Amino acid sequence: HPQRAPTVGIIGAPFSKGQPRGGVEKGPDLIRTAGLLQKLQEQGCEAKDYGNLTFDEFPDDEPVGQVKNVRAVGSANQRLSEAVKAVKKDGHTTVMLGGDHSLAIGSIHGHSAAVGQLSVVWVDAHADINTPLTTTTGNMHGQPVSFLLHELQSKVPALPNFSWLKPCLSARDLVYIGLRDVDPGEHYFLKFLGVKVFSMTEVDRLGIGKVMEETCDYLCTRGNNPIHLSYDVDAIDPTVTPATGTPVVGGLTYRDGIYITEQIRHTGLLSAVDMVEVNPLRAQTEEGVRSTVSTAVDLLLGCFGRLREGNHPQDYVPPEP
Ligand code: 6HN
Ligand code: MN
Ligand code: MN
Repeated sequence: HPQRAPTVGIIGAPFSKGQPRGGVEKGPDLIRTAGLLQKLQEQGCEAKDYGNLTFDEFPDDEPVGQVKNVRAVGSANQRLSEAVKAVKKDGHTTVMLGGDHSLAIGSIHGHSAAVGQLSVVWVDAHADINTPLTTTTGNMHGQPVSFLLHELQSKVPALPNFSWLKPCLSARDLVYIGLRDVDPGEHYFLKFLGVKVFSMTEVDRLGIGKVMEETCDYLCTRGNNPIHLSYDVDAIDPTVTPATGTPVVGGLTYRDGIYITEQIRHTGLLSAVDMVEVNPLRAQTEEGVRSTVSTAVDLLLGCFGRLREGNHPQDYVPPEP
């Protein structure tokens, strides 16, 4: 039974301070230039572009312990949280175009502030669950999940510009897909908290069909909460999406990646999407940039009803001779 097309609210977050590599702030405009809005509308999806957020500069953003750009990341996420909350209150399914993955803090927090208890599906090569104390890089894009989880609050120190943030996610409402580069502290937390993880090993063992069946069954037992899909393009194999800051060999195929979006869409519960870590300065070739951006667009189209079997409008009438 075809679902009524959801309305999409797009928020650009051209922010890169959660990691050290310039270029990821170009993600939102690249994805727009590749035609996201028009393509969503062509597939019968009402889409509204809320434009790009602007972020305050913090010239004296000294590291706090290991962690870099704490004040900038805290402030940007507070702004993003308010924006996502407002667009959700407007009745849209939000699409947050990053930017680096530290932005999931504000996106998930704002989503939860608007709709309450969420399920989060985190598609990524990485678990992004380091705390400010387990991180070995000091990059906050490797840490957003630890800030959001109730269960890790005793492990996360108070940081400047983070006092607005209250944890809003339970470990049992989180599913990972695509992991293949997990740090020791992260692996400890995943096991200790009993998080549902489909690493690339499970994708190899079960195939993506069974992985998504189990994911959707699991989310169903958790109470059919609104779904937040946080999609890091580095989940897909770097042969397909090389334009990203922390590529890892052995990733999801393009087809695996699209299948995830089709199945999440099919639940009827998709309420917010992040598409993050597109960095045009990280690919060796122009073709690498094109492939990465067009994959990001295709993943978003899959989230909003594009099916590989084909689609037609509900009121379609075939022409008569
Ligand atoms: N991402 N685990 C590494 C770190 O720096 O903590 C890599 C994080 C990558 C983050 O891709 O969103
Ligand atoms: Mn990530
Ligand atoms: Mn990643």
